[in-house]
Amino acid sequence: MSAFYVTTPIYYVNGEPHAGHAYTTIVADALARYHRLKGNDVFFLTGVDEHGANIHKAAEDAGLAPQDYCDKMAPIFIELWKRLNISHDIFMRTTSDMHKRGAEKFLTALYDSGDVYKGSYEGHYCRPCERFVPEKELTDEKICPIHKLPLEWLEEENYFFRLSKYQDRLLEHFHENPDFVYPAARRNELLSVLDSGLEDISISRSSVSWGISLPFDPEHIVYVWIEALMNYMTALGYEIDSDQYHTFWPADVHIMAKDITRFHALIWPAMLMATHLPLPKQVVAHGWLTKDGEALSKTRGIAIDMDTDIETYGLDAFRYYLLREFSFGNDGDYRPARLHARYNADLANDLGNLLNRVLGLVNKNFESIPEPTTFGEFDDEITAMAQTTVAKLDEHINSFAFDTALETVWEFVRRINRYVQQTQVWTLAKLETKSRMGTILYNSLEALRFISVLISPFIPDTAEKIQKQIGLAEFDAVAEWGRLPVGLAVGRGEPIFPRIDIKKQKQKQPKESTQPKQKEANLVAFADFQKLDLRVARILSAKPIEGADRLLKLEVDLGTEKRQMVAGIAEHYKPETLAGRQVIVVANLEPATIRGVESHGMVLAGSGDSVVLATLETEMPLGTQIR
Ligand code: ME8
Repeated sequence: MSAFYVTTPIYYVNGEPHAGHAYTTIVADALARYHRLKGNDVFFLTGVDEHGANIHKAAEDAGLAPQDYCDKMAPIFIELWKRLNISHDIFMRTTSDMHKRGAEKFLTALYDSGDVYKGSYEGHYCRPCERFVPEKELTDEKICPIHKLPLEWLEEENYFFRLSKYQDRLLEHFHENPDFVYPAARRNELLSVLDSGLEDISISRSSVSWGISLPFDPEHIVYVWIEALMNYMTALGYEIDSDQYHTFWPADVHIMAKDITRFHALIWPAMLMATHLPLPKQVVAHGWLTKDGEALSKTRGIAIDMDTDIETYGLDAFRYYLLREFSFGNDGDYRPARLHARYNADLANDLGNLLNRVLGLVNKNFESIPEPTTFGEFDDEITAMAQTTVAKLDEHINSFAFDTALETVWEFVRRINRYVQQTQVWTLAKLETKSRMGTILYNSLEALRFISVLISPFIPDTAEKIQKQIGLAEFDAVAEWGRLPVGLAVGRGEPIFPRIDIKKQKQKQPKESTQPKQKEANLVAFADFQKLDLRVARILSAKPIEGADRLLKLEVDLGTEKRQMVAGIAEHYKPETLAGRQVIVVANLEPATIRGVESHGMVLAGSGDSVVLATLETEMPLGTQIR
């Protein structure tokens, strides 16, 4: 048994949690549950970030003292995690005594390292980020690159951390540990930050009063980001040097979205280097969850109505959709129509119907789970596939490919459906074939038990429901073939994913998704068309690819991120004419390596005798969806 420590960011309490927070926390939950299933000793942290000027302001706006405001907000997060079946081991609050004392101990160690000095600071400050925006990120308009809000000019006496001193050691760490930051796009981003040079950072604020005082100069409050990062250690009892701290630190994986990797993969490790403490093993970032292609925004009213979807489809369908539909490192657009489609196809049809069908046949033909005695065609293939599914699942989870992990399990689900079909098991009730029928049904039920184990980290309630219906009194979490006892009285086969009321659905679904599917060849169902994520993008640069006369390597800006794409347009466009052009791209095409060059998406073009890039009649904001 090995220790496994996984964390989410601690979320700011100046707003209520939304689907973006839910996504990160569900991902971390699936990972924590998966490691528990493997028998590891897991510690799973989530929590809230309660200090700083923004929280202070939110408390003032709400007419409450900061602590009272935090005491009101924290339970809203706790309540949501309960509703989403999150299995955290600690809900961390930065206003807790344990955190305060731990943070003071860490700050003292940081000060003693000699890498903290006093200086004055002036610069353009973003309040929502609570940071000075470095010169190189500044635009002429002086707006925050993240929040798009005007920056304030601020002058302060601050304490600084000598981050610049750790540049070389960080670079070395990145090179020696290629998986330290995952996925590669984020790693490369940070490597280029490192290449361009790190500046020392201010770690205190004298203009802020809601926070933890610096133990070496109580006039100053520690910068909220520096304080927040320490929570990952203070939560374990760093302050008292506890056994728990020694068991779980360093963390195995810090999970977050791509907005805060710099803090986690540059500043946090440098702080740990200064204090001679071990670094987290991995910093892993997923993309943005968007709504109609746009960033979620309270002020602009762009939100995902997860409550309605959970109410309509159930929690597990929501969890399944998030984990199955989105490719982990990339942005993903939340679409209720896709949740509906996944519910019907994967959950109700593939899995739910299989369980019902098999239980129905057992109930009709046997008193209880029959003994497998007569082996035949396909049996060995099924048992072998069960084991390979376990191995493949492990591989995918270890690379955070939750979508492929679930697809792997569903390949097995569909194989069992085929097994039932191929063996025509319902025709074997005659005396001479009944023992074969019993064996096939036993195998199908054992496969369902096996599947329930594999899906339990992702959709735990469903996993339990399946085992209950099979007749198991207690959840059997072992993925070894043949553990299903003979003689259990199986359930009657209540549908685990009942049909969703169509009338109710019609009000909620866009009309198209309830249209009957086109059967003719060459026609594509609307739902399939919707799978394509077509977006407006801008070419930033274009370069030839050595040894590939027809190809160009493009750097493309999708508004929320930059991507590299390979396009077969070199014979028709000179590279130097392409920068600045708006194009239409397929954003969710599986990444591919073309002539040794990675391509993350595809640029669309009319392709006949000549090749002409597809564009819109007039320019539109980058990232706009094409439908
Ligand atoms: O940054 N899509 O807190 P925060 C996906 N307190 N994930 C999203 C998202 C979206 N649209 N919106 C938010 C902070 N998230 C600091 C962290 S940690 C020491 C301190 C998730 O409330 C995602 O995990 O702004 C992102 O990194 C995090 O919420 C930011 O949460």
